[in-house]
Amino acid sequence: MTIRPATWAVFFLLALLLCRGAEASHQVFSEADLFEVSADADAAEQARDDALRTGYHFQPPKHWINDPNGVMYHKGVYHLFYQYNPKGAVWGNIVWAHAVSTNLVDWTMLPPAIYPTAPFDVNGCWSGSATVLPDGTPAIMYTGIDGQNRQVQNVAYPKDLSDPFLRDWVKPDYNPVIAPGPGVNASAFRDPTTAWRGPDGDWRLVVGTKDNHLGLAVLYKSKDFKTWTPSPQPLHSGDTGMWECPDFFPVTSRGVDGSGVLRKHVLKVSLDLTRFEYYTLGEYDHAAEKYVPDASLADGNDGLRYDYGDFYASKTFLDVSGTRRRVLWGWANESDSTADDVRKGWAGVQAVPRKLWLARDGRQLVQWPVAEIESLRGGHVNVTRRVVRPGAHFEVAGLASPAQADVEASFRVRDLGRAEPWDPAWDKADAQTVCAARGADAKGGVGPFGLWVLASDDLEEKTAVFFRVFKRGDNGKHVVLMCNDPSTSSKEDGIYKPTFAGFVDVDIANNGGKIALRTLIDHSVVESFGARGRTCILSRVYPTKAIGDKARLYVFNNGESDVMVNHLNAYDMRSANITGSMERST
Ligand code: DQQ
Repeated sequence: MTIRPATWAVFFLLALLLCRGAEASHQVFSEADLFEVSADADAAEQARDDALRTGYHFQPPKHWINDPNGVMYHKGVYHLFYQYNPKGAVWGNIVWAHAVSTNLVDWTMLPPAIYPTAPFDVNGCWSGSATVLPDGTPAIMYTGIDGQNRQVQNVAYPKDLSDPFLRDWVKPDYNPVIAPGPGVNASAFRDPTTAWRGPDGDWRLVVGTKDNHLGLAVLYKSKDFKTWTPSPQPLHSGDTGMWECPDFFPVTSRGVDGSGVLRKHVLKVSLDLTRFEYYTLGEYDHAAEKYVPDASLADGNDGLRYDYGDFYASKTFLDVSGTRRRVLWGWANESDSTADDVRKGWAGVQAVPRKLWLARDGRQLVQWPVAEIESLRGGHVNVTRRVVRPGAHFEVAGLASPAQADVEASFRVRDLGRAEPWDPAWDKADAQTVCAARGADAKGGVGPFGLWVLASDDLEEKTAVFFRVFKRGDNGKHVVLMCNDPSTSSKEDGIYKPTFAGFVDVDIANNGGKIALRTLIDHSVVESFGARGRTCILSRVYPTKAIGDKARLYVFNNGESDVMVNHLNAYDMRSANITGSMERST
C-alpha cells in the first residue's frame, strides 16, 4: 500500500483516537479528513474489511451507527431506529436511521425517519424512545440539539398511520416539549425514556442528566404528552457522572418455589465517563415518585451489567406480538482504530435482540437471543460426551462457516476439588481484573476451559471464551468467572483488545459441576451467554487469518481437571436478509 504524504497527517490525527475503551463521546471530524483516508484503501484491505462485516448482527451498508433508538413493535412490524451519520464512518451529523422487520432477523432499510429540520433540532437528533399510546398511535420522544446547542426533548408522531412502515414523522411546532430548566446542565440533558402511566393516569418519563459528578434520572409528568412538568426530585441518582440512555421498566418472575410472582423494577443507565452501563433491581414507590434499588445492589462500578463487554446505550421494549416479552437492543462499537473505520467505511453494529427477564431468585436479569435468530441455523455439528484432558484441545470440524456460527455447549467439570484457591486480595476486584491476571493461556485448576473461536489453523489467532473456577477459603464456596480474552484475536496492530469478564452467579457444585455456554460468532462479533444467559459478554475482534472459510472453532481446557463436553451443537448461520434503501427519493 502506498500512502500519500498528506495522508500521514490524517493518520496521525486519527491514531490519537486508537483506543475506544473510554473514547470521548461526540467527537466531530471534518469531511475532508474522511476522504483523505478512504482513498488509500487497496483491494486486499477492502476484501479483508468486507470479511469482517456481520452476517446476522444488524448493521447498515456503510457509515457510522450508534445507539438503538425508539425500538418498538407496532401492528405486526418491529421498528429499529438508530443513531446514524449519513456522511461517514465516524460519529457526527446525527440522524435517526430506520429499519423495519416482521421477525427481528431480516430487515428492510428505510430512509432516515428523524433528521434536523427545525430550530429545536437543527444541530442533531440524538437518542430517545417510543411510546405506543392507548389509541395505538406511537409517539417518539428524542433529544434535539437546538440552535444554541442546548439539549432539548422533542416529540414526533407518524405522518400517516396507515403506512405500515411509519416512514415519515411530523414534529409539531410546539416543540421542544421539555427544555432544560433553571439549574439544569443544558449540555448534559438527554435521552428520554419510553413513557409510562402512573396510578393517577398521568404520563411519566425520565431524562438523563448530571449535576457535577452526580448522575441523575429526572422525572417529568404530563397529561397530554405536550406539557411536561418536572418532579421536584429525581427518580434516582448516583455518584457516577452523567447518566445517558436511562431505561426504566417492570419485570416479573415466578419466584424460586413457583408459589408467587416476584415483581421488581429495573433502572439501567449508561455511564458517559466509562462507556459501560449497569442496572439495579428495586422498588418503584409511586407515591413518593422514587425508585429505591434493592439494598444488596450497588449503583456504579460494582453494579450488575447486561453485558460485561462492548455493549452500550441499550434500550428495551415490550413486545406484545405473542406472549409478552421484553426485548433488549444494545450497540457494540468498533475496537479497531478510527483510521480503520474510515478506511472500512463503516463502524458499529447492534447486538442481536435479546429476550430479557428476571431470574427466579430475583437477584439479576437473564438474557437470551430471541428465538427467531435460530431460523438462520443451517449445517449442524454435534459433539456428545467428549472428555477434554488437562492441556488438551480439539477442533469442532465440519461447519461450512465457523466465522458465522451459533455454538451451544454444555460442560461438566470432573473434579471441582482442583479449583484454585481464591485470593482474598481479589475480594474488592472486579471480574475483569481477575481475568486479566489469569488469561486464557494461564494454566489453572478448574479451567480455563471453553471455546477458541475465530481461530486460525495454526492457532496464531484465536479469541478465547471460557470459564475459570476458584474456591474461597473462608466459606468453601466456588467463584465462577466467565472471560473473553481477545489478546491473540488479531495479528493487526493498533487494536483495542481488553479482556472482558463477569462473575457467574451459579452454584456450580450444586449443579454437578455443569455449566453452559452459548456463543454467537459473526466475523468481527463474538457474543456469548454464560450459564444460560446469567452472564453475557460481547467482544469485537478483527482477525487477519481466521476470516471467512479459514476460521476454525475449538474446545480447549487449560486446567488440571478433566472437562466433559456433555453436548455441543454448532450451527452454520445463514445471513439475514437485508433489503430496501436508506436513500430518500426526492
Ligand atoms: N449517544 C447519543 C446521545 C447519547 C449517546 C448521541 C450515548 O443522545 O447520550 O449520538 O451513546
